[in-house]
Amino acid sequence: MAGNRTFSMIKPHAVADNHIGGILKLMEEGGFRIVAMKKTQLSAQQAGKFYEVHSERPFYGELCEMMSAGPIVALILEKENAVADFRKLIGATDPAEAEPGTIRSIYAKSKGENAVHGSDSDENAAIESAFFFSGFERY
Ligand code: DAT
Ligand code: MG
Repeated sequence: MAGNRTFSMIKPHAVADNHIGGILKLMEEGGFRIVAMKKTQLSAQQAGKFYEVHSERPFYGELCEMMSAGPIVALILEKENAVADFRKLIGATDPAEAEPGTIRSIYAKSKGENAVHGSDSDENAAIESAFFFSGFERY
């Protein structure tokens, strides 16, 4: 059975460009309830840990640098079928392929600076949520 929570991050370029409010609005209008939220900044080492599964990919160094370049907003979001529905709301990794109206189609600048992260499975949603939030920070 699909779980009802997913993890998201608003990436540094979108935070720097004052798009936190616009992106949260699309999340809420998309039917997601904010369970947990914090603004923080990752070190390059923490970004490397978060994206460890991509460590063999050619863009890994660039990805860790970009994700630690400024503050991010970390979120746990709740909705039925959260992981799949949120991936639909954010759109494809490459904004050129993202469906119109999706968060990435509106706010992404490139494949790397693509505005938001969204978990790709219930298991990763749980792992990624625990990376940022304790049990006492989820309401
Ligand atoms: P997604 O974020 O859609 O799950 P992913 O898991 O394949 O995509 O990759 C993680 C992040 O790595 C992605 O959001 C941005 C970056 N990335 C992926 N492919 C890239 C590429 N070809 N060039 C630069 N950055 C890339
Ligand atoms: Mg991914």
